[in-house]
Amino acid sequence: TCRSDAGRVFDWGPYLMSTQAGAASVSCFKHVPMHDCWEQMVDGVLVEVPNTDVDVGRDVKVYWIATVLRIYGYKVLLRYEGFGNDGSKDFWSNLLSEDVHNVGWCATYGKMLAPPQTIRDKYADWKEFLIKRLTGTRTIPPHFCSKAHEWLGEHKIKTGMYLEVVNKMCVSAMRLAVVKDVIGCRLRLNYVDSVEDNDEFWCHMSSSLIHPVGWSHTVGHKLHASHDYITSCLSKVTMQKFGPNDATPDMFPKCKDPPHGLSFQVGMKLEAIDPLNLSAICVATVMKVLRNNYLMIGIDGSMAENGSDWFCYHATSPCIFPVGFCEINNLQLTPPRETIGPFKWFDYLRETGSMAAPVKLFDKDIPKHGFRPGMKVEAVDLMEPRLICVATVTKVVGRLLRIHFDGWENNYDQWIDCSSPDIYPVGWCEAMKHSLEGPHTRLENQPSTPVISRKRKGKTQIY
Ligand code: MLZ
Repeated sequence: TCRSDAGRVFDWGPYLMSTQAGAASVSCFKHVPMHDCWEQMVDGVLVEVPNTDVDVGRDVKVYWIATVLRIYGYKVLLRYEGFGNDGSKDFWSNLLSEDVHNVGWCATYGKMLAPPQTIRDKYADWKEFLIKRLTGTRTIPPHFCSKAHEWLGEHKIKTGMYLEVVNKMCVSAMRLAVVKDVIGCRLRLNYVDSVEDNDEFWCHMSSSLIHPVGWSHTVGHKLHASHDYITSCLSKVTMQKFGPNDATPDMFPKCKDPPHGLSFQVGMKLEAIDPLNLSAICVATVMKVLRNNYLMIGIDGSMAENGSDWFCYHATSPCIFPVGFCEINNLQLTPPRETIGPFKWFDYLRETGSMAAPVKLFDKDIPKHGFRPGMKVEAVDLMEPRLICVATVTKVVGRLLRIHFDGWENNYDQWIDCSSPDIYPVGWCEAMKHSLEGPHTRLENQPSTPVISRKRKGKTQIY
C-alpha cells in the first residue's frame, strides 16, 4: 500500500492529471524490471484486463480489452475497447500488475471476454468488432508480470547474507550488516553488533554504499567491527574462503577503470556532492587514497577534526567533478564555510597552496539517459533511505539530475547521477509493494512550520 503523509493511499493517476506532468520512461532505469523491453510500450498498445463495468452480483470474473492511452512509468491510463471517444470510464492501472495481460491471454487460459455494460448494446456483433479492432495492433509480451518477478529473483544478494555497509552514524567507516529483507532489489539491512535492536539501513543491491565481506580490508577502508570479524577477513580475502552467507565480490557491480590510468593524489582539490547534504556541490579535497581506486573525500570548511565525515567515492564516481564544473554549468558551488566574499578557485588554490585534480582524471562519459526536467519519478530520500517519495527531475546537467521532492522545501533536493539505483519509475512502489510517500501537503489554515534545514551542521550521519 502506498501511504501519503496524511495516512491516505497516494494515487499517482489524479496527481499526474492535476499536475499535467510527464514521467520518466521505464527504459531510463537500468535497475528495474522490464526496462529493456520498454521501446514496445507505446500509446495504443492493447491489453486484457478485468472488466469491472458489469452488473453487480455476477460471480465469474470477466475480462475485456483496453487501450493504453497514456504511459507514465509503469502506470497507464486505460480505456475499454468500444468506448470510442468517451472517456467517462477511463481508469488507471499498473503494467506490472497481475491483472494486466497480453491480448490472447483470455483465449489461452479459457477466461471470458465480455463487453462493459455501459456499451453492451453499442454493437450487435462484438466478435466482429474485436476482430476488426485487433488487426494490426500491438500488445504486451505474454507473462509480463511473472517475467518481472523472475528478473527480480535472479539477483544474487538474498535475505540472511552478510555484507559491509557504510556506518550511517559515522560515514567514514564501514560496518558489517545482515540482509533482513529484500523488496524489489532494495535491501533492509541490520547492522551486526549493534546495541540498538532495530539498527536499520536501507539501500539498493547495486548501491555504492555496500560491498562484499572483506572489502574494507581489501581496499584499506576504516571498519567498525568486532575483533572476530576483522580477523576473519584476513582469510576471507587472502584465501578467498568465504562463508555460505557471505556476500562475495561477484555479487556486486564492477567499478570502471579510471581513464588514462592516472590517479588522484592526497591534497588535490575538486568539487563533490556533499554526501551529508545532497543538495550541495562543494569544494572538496582528496584526504586519502585507498586501494582499487577508492578515495576518501572531505568537504572543505566543514570537516570534522577526526575525519569522521570523510566519505568514500570511487575515482570514476559520477558524483565528483573537476574544479570549475559548477561555474561551467552555471550551478551554485558551496564554498568552504569560512569563505568571506565571492569564492574564486584561483585564489583559493593559491591561498591553500594546493593543486586542482587534473581534469583528465575524471570520467566524462555521459550516457544517453532520457531524463528531462519536469519528469516525475519515485526517489529515495537518501537522508532517510527507507523513504521513497514522489519527486520531480528539476534539472539535468549532463548525467547529473537534480531531484526535488514534491511539496518539500528545496533544501531537501538531491543531486544524483542518472544511473543511480535510488530513483524509480512512477508505479514502481506499487508494483513492488513498497510504501510511497506522497507529496508533502500542509493543512490549510495551519501556520507553515519553520523549515527544518537539512544543511549539514557538523553532522556525520544519515538518519
Ligand atoms: N522527519 C523528516 C521527514 C522528511 C522526509 C522528507 N522526504 C523528502 C523531516 O521532517 O525532516
